[in-house]
Amino acid sequence: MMKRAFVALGSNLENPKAQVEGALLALSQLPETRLLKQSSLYQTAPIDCIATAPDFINAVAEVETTLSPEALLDAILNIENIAGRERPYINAPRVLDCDLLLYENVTLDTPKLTLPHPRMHTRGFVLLPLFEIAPDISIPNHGKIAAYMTPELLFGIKKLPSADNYPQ
Ligand code: PH2
Ligand code: MG
Ligand code: MG
Repeated sequence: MMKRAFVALGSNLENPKAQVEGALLALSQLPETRLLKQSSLYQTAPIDCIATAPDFINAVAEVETTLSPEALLDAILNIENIAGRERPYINAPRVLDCDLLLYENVTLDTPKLTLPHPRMHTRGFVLLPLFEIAPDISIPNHGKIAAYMTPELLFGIKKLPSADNYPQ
């Protein structure tokens, strides 16, 4: 059975736009998985990062997959590793971060994976691209995404002009 999942992508090192575009391509090539939708690319101010952290490019993708949540997580972490992800300290600048946001309406809290992603409803750089491709989505334990789209959260987020975005 195909399951629907949402993945957040972010980069603020080594040509972030190319990193996120490469991650979207890699997602589209995962086994047992189809890329259904991709948001526009957004340039976003860093949140909870060191003061000198560069801006991010962020996007959200919707996939359908027969992979389990854990297998999908492994697959997207593998995409990070292939991009050269290193983890010198928490929220360090990164070539690529791939976060599993939602998997159907699954709620899960294990050492490996928490669903829904525990901070997704507090982060404009996740909510705005997610809202673009899934405006009616509900976040398990939280409810409709629209309720979280406050102006304060959306501050510092710019959609890249369409010429800089892949054709949808
Ligand atoms: N990711 C973080 C911490 N802060 N800020 C922005 N703008 N974009 C991100 O993707 C991001 C962040 C931890 O993963
Ligand atoms: Mg993250
Ligand atoms: Mg991550």
